[in-house]
Amino acid sequence: MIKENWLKKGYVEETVDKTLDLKKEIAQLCKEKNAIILGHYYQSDEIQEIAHFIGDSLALAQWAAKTDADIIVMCGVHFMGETAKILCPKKKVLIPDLNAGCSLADSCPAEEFAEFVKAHPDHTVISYVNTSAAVKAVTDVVVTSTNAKQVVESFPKDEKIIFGPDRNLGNYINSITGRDMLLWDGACHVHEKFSIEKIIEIKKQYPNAAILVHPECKGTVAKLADCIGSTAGLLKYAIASDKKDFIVATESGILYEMRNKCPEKNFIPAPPEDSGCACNECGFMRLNTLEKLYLTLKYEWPEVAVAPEIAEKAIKPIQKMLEISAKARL
Ligand code: CIZ
Ligand code: SF4
Repeated sequence: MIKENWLKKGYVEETVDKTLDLKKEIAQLCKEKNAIILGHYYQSDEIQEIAHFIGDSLALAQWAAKTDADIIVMCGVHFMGETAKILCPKKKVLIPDLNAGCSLADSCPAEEFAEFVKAHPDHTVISYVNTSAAVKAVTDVVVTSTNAKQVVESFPKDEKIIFGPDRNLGNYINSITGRDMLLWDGACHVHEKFSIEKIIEIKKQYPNAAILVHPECKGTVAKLADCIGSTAGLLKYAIASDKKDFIVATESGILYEMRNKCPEKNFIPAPPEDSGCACNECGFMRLNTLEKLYLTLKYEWPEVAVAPEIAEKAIKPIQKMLEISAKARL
């Protein structure tokens, strides 16, 4: 009964017994089942609070590759669950909401990308981790925003490269490496929405603020940045900086860890265009809730599955990324 309705909006939250101390129940279930919760920086504060490990997708993949837990609960989006499953085919990989997709991954349908790759047989294929397992299966090396520069630079200067699916990240990497990679025309609906005008307005209120921008944002927003980087990179910059105020142009979930690590500093979420809200949240990431996480652990469902013939191909570019990152100590 619960499983049939699980993915219906609000059902689980209304069904779970309100008198339960969910955080305690979740911790107990993890202990009983030898389960680990991996949480992405874009999850809600309450999920980040109880996850055993929080990080960006590179760190989550590195963690999944080395854990001895029997069950991995991926509190993130579907491609992150797939990456964990590909790295740990014998483990049970669960995700609290199977509908937690990604508009960037969706902007790169596997069949179309395979055609694009086929049309450029002399090119090496580098894909951002925000892709389906089927796209990774036709990829030579996977990257995240933390290691994209290092991975691209691990190839000779004259290497012909296809980079997909994020055009903004691709343009940014081209600009800092002097490459001319052929780009897939994809984007993330959250990161493309930040408003230059509103960031400039906030900067007037906080003239000494540093502007932190994720490379999935448009180049026009990136031009305003004091630091362009992945969530892990922006966090590192904020910790090391002697500034007090930071305007943050990425999914606002990262503010949880920024405030945790730097309680004395002031983090302001950059607002999106045409919206009354003061922050920018990824609706897919936020589909995971404490209630769903509790039931996921209880029923060991929904499970992430990757077809073995896809996983067999997709593991190679993921492992290559992990090897290059280990050498660069990322
Ligand atoms: O790689 C990730 O985890 C994402 C989606 C963003 C970032 O820059 O960390
Ligand atoms: Fe995908 Fe954008 Fe959400 Fe990240 S913020 S998971 S790139 S839709």
